[in-house]
Amino acid sequence: MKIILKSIITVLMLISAVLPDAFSLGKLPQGKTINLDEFELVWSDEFDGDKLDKSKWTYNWWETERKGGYWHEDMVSVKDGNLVIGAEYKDEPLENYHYDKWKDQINFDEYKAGWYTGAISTINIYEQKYGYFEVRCKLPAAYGLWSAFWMMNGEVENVDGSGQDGTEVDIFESFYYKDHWWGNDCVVSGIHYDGYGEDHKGDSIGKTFIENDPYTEYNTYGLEWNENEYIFYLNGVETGRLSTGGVSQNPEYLLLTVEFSGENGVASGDRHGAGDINKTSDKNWPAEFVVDYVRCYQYK
Ligand SMILES: [Ca+2]
Ligand SMILES: [Ca+2]
Repeated sequence: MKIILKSIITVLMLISAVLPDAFSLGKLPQGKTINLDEFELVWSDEFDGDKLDKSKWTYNWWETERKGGYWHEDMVSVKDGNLVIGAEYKDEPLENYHYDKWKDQINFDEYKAGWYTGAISTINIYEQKYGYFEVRCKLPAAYGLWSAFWMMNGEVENVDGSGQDGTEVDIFESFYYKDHWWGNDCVVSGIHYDGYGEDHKGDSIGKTFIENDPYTEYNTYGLEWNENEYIFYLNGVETGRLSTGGVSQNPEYLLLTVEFSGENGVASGDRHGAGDINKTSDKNWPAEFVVDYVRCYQYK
């Protein structure tokens, strides 16, 4: 039955290629295949230990409340060769502490009952300019969830009409687990620069459809970055290219995050189509973002 459904979806996708984006099912990867012989591995985490390697990552890097929930380091674990970022509702708030990266200190802001998940980054620990960056993972399956593998630089907010000083590069973002059948099993990739206010600029390659169920099977999401363009990959095959605004010429750090739809720690409604978390059935909780590895390569 699943094979029949996938076949039907594939046919619909071919039709959808000529329809407006709102009805798009997402395009299949089509383009070059990454050739790792052109690269050398320069940084990686296989998540083989029993806790997060603090020489490579930091927790909760900017805030406690994040969109419709809370980021808390207790939601992040390493087990069975994977990083696991859990996501679930907690009636009892978790312990009140978090690392404030702006002040470089531990804060004790109040946590409340609500939706809890986590985020890690390599900020102030590892940055890289150009190369190939890949994550192998299974996405958290629930309405209202937004998982992502992305890159940032301290100059992203610098408004100069260019992305060359620093660009948010979203290697993948998942927010299509919802009851809209045309969006399920898709991710998006894109860029943002010149801050997030009125000068914000960005571009996207749009939706990519994933043939292997992204919620139960591992897939790889990659980014090749050189001085001319960003090339996005799914399972080693190109999904699209961007160079709008000029690509970042500065080193960038990595992030793995999960967020809930909503604002100020209160889950509500929808966010860019992520779905209403209140519609999530019990069977999906706790949801987990399961990451087998992150690998960074540099051009030989
Ligand atoms: Ca800029
Ligand atoms: Ca692993």
